[in-house]
Amino acid sequence: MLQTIVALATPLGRSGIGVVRLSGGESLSYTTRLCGEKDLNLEPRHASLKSIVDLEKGEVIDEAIMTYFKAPHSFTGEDIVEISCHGSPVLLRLVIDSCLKLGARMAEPGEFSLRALANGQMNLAEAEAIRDLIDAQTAASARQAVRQMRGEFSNTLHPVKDGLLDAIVVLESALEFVEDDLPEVQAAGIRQKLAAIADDIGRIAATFKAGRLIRDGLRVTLVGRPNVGKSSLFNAFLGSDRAIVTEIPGTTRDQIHERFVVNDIPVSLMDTAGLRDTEDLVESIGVERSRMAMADSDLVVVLIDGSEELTAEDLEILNSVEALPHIIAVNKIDKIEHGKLSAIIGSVNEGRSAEIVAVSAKLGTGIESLKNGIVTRFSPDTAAGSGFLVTDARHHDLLVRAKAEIESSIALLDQKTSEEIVLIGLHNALRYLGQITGETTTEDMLTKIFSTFCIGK
Ligand SMILES: Nc1nc2c(ncn2[C@@H]2O[C@H](COP(=O)(O)OP(=O)(O)OP(=O)(O)O)[C@@H](O)[C@H]2O)c(=O)[nH]1
Ligand SMILES: [Mg+2]
Repeated sequence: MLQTIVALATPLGRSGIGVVRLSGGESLSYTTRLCGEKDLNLEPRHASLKSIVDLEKGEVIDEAIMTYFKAPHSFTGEDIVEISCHGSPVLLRLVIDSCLKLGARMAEPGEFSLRALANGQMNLAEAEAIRDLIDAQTAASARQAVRQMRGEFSNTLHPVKDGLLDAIVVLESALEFVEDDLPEVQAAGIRQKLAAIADDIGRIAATFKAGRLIRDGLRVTLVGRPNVGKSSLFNAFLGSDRAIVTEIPGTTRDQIHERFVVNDIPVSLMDTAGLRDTEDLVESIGVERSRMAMADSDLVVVLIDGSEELTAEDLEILNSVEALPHIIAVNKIDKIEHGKLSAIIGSVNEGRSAEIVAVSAKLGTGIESLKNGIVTRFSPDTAAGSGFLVTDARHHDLLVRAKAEIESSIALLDQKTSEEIVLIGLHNALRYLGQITGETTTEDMLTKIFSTFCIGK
């Protein structure tokens, strides 16, 4: 029997209630002793008010609601007791320490979910969905996670895996029973079937583009020479005075980032030090970091001061982002004389293909269209909340690998290679698909995946 584990299931800090969760064969007996009783008479799935005592002094330290989930009808499939104490960090620490003294062990991150998986309460993709739901930054991302948690991904994969298995069975039996090669007709049938499966997998994998966007969002970096208004624009995006703005060039040195959501897509926006050659040591470190941030982001917004002539520095920056996905924002249009804007945009546009948006960070003009410009180029079909989306890079990678294996098997089949060789790729593909739901996942991989979970889940 596995050791009983304990963890705080609610966030650390003062709160109305804090939940300590025990899972394992000793959960009930530890809870009973925690209350200083011989028998607690906890009825499964019923909430009961009990007193918790200090193990040494015997005095009551809190009144708490205990809920007992009897194995196998619990989240982990083991006996679980959830103790809802008052949310005092000191008290919760005391209760957890008492559980440890009684013989429980602190749970590792994701260990409750790992046990649920081991006991067949859910598959891997469903367990990962719980993590994603907890981590979701937007309602859209939470919606996708719930769908996955409820088995939608596994159900989508089911027919694909079944089809693949059918093809494998036919080829395997050809190996066993037929002396000669597979008859021509049958080979053609299998080929067609495999091609359809590869297409299906490709279609599922292709939803990752939108799925990733919904879950992880975009990293957007504001760059430009000093004083063009990057920090002002950053603040305008957020609707608060987050970054320091002054008329002195070289104000921003550290990178600052904040998140906001546009059309269900989380955007992590970074303000950077203005790019220029500088003697100032601190500023030059900032400039170096700005360059690195640019390379790391999904989109760069290059800011130009529309009220001034383009400088050599502006041109250098524009040239340096040419190979990166970028948008050009012409700022300070409130200072531009009426009728001159199009000429200015024309000069920025010369020889470039990037989208240009005119804004005034000061007045808030054009901010909405810039926000939309940032996300729409990445999201042709994300608004479609209807379809199931692959959101996890691990799943996407496995789908792509499965598809590639099937395609190479098809190529081998076309070359009339022996079934034995064709089968290798198909078995690999099946294994990759199995790794998504955890049927064919190794212990090491599980440890790695579950380490991304939070403690108490
Ligand atoms: N008129 C006008 N002034 C602006 C606008 N945006 C910024 N400014 C002014 O431009 C100056 C520089 O603004 P910042 O936002 O600090 O510029 P920055 O690009 O972050 O500068 P560094 O951090 O030094 O690189 C400040 O005096 C702002 O008030 C705008 O849209 N219109
Ligand atoms: Mg700044």
